[in-house]
Amino acid sequence: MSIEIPAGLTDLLQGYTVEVLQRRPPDLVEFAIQYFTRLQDSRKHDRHVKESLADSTQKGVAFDSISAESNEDEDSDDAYSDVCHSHFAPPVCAEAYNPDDDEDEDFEPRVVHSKSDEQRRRLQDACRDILLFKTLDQEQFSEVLDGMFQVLVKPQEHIINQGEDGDNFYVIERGVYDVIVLIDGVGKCVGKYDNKGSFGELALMYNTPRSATIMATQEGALWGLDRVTFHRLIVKNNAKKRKMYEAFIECVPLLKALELSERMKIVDVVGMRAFKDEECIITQGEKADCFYIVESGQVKIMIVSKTKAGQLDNAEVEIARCSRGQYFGELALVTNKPRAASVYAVGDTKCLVIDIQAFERLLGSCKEIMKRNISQYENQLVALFGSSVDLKH
Ligand code: 1OR
Ligand code: 1OR
Repeated sequence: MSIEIPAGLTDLLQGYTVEVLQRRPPDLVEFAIQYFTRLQDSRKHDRHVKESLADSTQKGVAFDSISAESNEDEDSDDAYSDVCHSHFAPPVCAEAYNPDDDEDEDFEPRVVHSKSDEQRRRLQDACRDILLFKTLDQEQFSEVLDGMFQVLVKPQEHIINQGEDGDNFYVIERGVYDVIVLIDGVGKCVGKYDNKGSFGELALMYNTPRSATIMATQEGALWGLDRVTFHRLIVKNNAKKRKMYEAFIECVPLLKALELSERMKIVDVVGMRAFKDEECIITQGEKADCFYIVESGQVKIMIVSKTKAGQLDNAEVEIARCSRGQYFGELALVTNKPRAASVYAVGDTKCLVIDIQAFERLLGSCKEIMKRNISQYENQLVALFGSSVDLKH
């Protein structure tokens, strides 16, 4: 006798099982009722959104906030209970991504979450250094800002749970967030976001389950961007970015150790920053949060030496230059120490920038090469300054 399994049953039960394993609720039946009720609500909500979208397209109006979000009460408790932006919504369905199939997205109405001037200013500040936004043009960037909505979080709140499907991408306005990854079944904190940065892009870019849990360690504020808008503006732009940077990335000696697919993942998350002649890119002694590869122009590395007595000799000495294809800013990330030198642009210069989390995630296999080069720095140091100079912190 053959038993036919109804379509959708496996996914349904799998979704529930994953939730149970992650949350370990004391009462499975009670949890099941809550889980499936939320699933049903979410379906109703999706239908409602589709109808609203169809409606607004017909009327030709901008689609304003799926939820009943308001500007005035941004700091009130209501923001916590905004069901549309709940982090615990049941999994959304994961469709495979092919940018060429996406023409329909271009015709979807823009999602606009209205904001007060003050909110918009804070949002712009938070987004200024977000690498994923660096290659957007002005209009795309302003669409991203329009599409973002405020999410307030409490201490210990999980914004993202490892293993779940992705709903939103988040930019940090304030707060400290732990990155927790399950290693041999035990959650380990492998990184931290400290009042800046962004997270939640991977599940949306690659249609994969969330690769880590993100937990707020204190009260904080985030800006969310829903999956559809993220796709339309960021993922589509990645296809363009790949075309632009593929050839360059292929000729960076450091990255030769990586597989092609790994190099493409770097392209997806890099940002491009332009610097004017003499502009300071890195300041010696500061905390490090990113890594650079020169795309055009040149940079000079300058160091303020420290004598054995620990006194600073304030004059900066040029110790090296990097040009196209060469990297800098790895030392502090590898050693977990402040920046060992300052770096300035020589003429107009463009650099690819990779943030510390992506560096850890994607450049693991290049670290050995970097470490080998770092030991060469020490030899050069002795040759340059003599053995009586200690430049290590
Ligand atoms: P996501 O959509 O997968 C979790 O949801 C997010 O955590 C992820 O996107 C990244 O934005 C962020 N490995 C994987 N994801 C990370 C990591 C990370 N760090 C931040 N995220 N690693 C930590 C590197 C410091 C590597 C762990 C082995
Ligand atoms: P960072 O993260 O410390 C400054 O930020 C960057 O300058 C550093 O990473 C390196 O990429 C680079 N020789 C060549 N490059 C150096 C050196 C160096 N120090 C820092 N950078 N040194 C040898 C001098 C002859 C000094 C070693 C401490």
